[in-house]
Amino acid sequence: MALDDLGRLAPDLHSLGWTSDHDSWAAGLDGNPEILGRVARVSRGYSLVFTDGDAVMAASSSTHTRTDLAPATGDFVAIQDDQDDGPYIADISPRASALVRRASGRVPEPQVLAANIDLVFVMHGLDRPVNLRRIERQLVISWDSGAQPVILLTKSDVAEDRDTTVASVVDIAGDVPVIAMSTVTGEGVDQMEALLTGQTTAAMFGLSGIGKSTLVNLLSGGVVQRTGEVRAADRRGRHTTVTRDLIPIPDRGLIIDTPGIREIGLWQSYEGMERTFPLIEAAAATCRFADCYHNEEPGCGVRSALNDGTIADDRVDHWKELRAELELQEEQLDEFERRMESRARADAERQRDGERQTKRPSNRDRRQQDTRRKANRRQGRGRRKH
Ligand SMILES: Nc1nc2c(ncn2[C@@H]2O[C@H](COP(=O)(O)OP(=O)(O)OP(=O)(O)O)[C@@H](O)[C@H]2O)c(=O)[nH]1
Ligand SMILES: [Mg+2]
Ligand SMILES: [Zn+2]
Repeated sequence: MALDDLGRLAPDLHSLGWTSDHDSWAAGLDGNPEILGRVARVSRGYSLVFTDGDAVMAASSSTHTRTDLAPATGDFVAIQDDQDDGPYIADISPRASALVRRASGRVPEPQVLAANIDLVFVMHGLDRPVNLRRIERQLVISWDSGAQPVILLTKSDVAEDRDTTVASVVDIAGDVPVIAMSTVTGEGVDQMEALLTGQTTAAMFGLSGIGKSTLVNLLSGGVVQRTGEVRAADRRGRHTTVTRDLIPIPDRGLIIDTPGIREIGLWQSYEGMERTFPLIEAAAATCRFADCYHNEEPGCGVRSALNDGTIADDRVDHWKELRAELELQEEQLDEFERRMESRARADAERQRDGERQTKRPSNRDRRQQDTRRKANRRQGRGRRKH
């Protein structure tokens, strides 16, 4: 089957990033998976899956799929063919990495932007003022994904004050590479391309209109993604890309092009905060009080690092803001789980023949439950967040 308008053939499993680990996973599945592949795009109820040299639309339904996960672009999957309903995703391989943000809305829920990635391109357009706080947020999420972040500063051909801007980004980037590039002049393209080798999968992560899809087209050597103008007045993009698409780049691995993202809510960060703010985290670890607010408390490591000039004010302010956001989310999650549990309890009680249980849980019971819940959630860390 031709994969795109260029008439190129669909890649084989190996070129899709399939490894011997996935073979072992597939060998251990119940039943005999009929088709193996990688999710290239998720639509409502269906996913486009690249298979060995072909592509198939497979249903992803909660009744059929033998996992709690919903498929995300980049997932490795096993497909079964149902006599009546056609192909469906029966199993999803555990994710080696995943780029996850907090879904918008009040209920604390994760949203997977891309799965099984090696690199995250944290992208920002030099045609507008740089927002360092935004880049920090992106870095936290990228580090937490388990993949390596790389900062791409696009549209260097139209940058104002380019050197100052690039230097300010390098300043907060730590060890993360920063590449200034342009699809117009070609600056930085080789450097970026050199990061994509063989089976590498990279996810693009940035605002609308910064040239993500234009870059994909340049690397593909043809038009595979639609691109759109930005509004002249405020440089805003028009959300041209609306799905998260896995795109094979011949001989260079795969790129996941994503719709521009404005809101970047953190989702349960563990490593990400430490990797993004190493000096601040190290200073905070020396505070006399474990629950130090880093304001006027005696023996505060953060204040003393600020006084030394080892860390910067604006970064500390943002770090505090992100820490507070994560803490609030923990509380919301606790509250949410408590509510779910009490609802489940109420349902169970109602089912018992009219006989209502009157004993309410004591505060001690509740505290024990909280501790257990937190311990469970921490165990989720090692597994990578889905
Ligand atoms: N000057 C300049 N313009 C560029 C460059 N790269 C892309 N553009 C233009 O920027 C506009 C937006 O490009 P897209 O590739 O559609 O941006 P996107 O990030 O994919 O946007 P969404 O799909 O909406 O998230 C188009 O008009 C491109 O021609 C560049 O390096 N320099
Ligand atoms: Mg796009
Ligand atoms: Zn402190």
